[in-house]
Amino acid sequence: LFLAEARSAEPVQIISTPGAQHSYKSYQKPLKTVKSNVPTYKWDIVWTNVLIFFVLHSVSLYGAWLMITQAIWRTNIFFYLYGVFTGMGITAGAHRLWAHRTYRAKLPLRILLMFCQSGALQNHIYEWVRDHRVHHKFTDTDADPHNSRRGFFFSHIGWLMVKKHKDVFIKGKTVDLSDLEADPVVMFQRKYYLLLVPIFCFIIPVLIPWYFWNEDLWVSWYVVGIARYTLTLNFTWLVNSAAHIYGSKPYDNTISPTENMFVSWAAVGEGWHNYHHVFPWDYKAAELGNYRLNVTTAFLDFMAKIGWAYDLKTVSSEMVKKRVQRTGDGSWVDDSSSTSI
Ligand code: ST9
Ligand code: ZN
Ligand code: ZN
Repeated sequence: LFLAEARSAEPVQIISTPGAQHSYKSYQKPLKTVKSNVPTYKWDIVWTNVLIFFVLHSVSLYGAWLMITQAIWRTNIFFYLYGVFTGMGITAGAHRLWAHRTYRAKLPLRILLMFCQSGALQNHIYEWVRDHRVHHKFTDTDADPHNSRRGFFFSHIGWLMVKKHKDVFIKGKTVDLSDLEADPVVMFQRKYYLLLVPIFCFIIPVLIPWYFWNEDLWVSWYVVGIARYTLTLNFTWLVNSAAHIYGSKPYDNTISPTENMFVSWAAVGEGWHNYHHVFPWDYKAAELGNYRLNVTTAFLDFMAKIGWAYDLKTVSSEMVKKRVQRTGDGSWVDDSSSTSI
């Protein structure tokens, strides 16, 4: 009896043995099985964020309905174009320029990308890059802000609804951000972020359809303001969730990031994530320069043509092949001779 009481005080700690006989009353409830090698996490939920994301997604469904039933066709095209515009701020800007330094950009391009990135409302560049560098340095550990070992939901959106794991703060301190501190464009945006966000994420995109083709202001707000923002958020988050779970691993079979064609389409070229984690300094974030599934590369090649982007870094095909042979999963095909369109 004593043993039974002592055990029932902490039932989740007990590892049940298959076939074990538990005759006493307190054991009639099924026992939880806790595997010692799977860490359990305390979800310190930030309810304000949960509420904001819930409202945002609900209202976006209404925006999608308006898109189908009421919006002028020009508004729907603009929805797509503005999504790509803010997407460039994340992919060409926060990701390939500021997080990984895959190329160098002249001042006008840095300013343009900073405006685009403000319109994406995904935290200011400094914070975005800090989390992303920590993600690369400590991928799939507790120090990774969106550790994909904690499942699809956590790596997709859940990580933005809870307090961060203490390892993110501790190990995150080892990541150097001095280059960002030396960039006046990044520091300006950090200082005026709360002013830049409403202008580029809501005011400009909502007013353009209203002013230029007389779209109803409310339709514009729900479609180009809210629904466009929510869709680009989810497309971005797919890189952390889907492209860490589903897909092939031609370059390194030992890591979670994958090559995912759907994510590449949705995230304007950022779904070639197995390659990206192996060669993060490549400005294409992919082995090949396929423009259809990598609009960001097309944009950067154009910027290089007009001289606003320079010192674009890439990886030699010999180096890629060697890595494929050493750690790939066997799914790599040599189509380097195919055209880039
Ligand atoms: C959003 C971001 O959506 C999305 C990023 C996705 C990245 C994807 C990457 C994939 C590649 C590119 C793909 C592009 C595709 C684009 C397609 C487009 C079509 N290191 O954070 P706090 C310290 S945001 C070092 O508040 P809490 C630091 O001292 C959406 N230190 O932690 C910090 O203070 P400060 C909109 C770190 O309290 C302090 O800790 N935004 C690090 O646990 C506190 O930090 C939101 O929803 C680190 N990594 O809160 C807001 N991190 O900042 C969401 C922190 O002063 N965020 N420290 O220096 C929050 O509400 C909170 O951050 C929290 C955690 C509740 C999540
Ligand atoms: Zn990256
Ligand atoms: Zn990743």
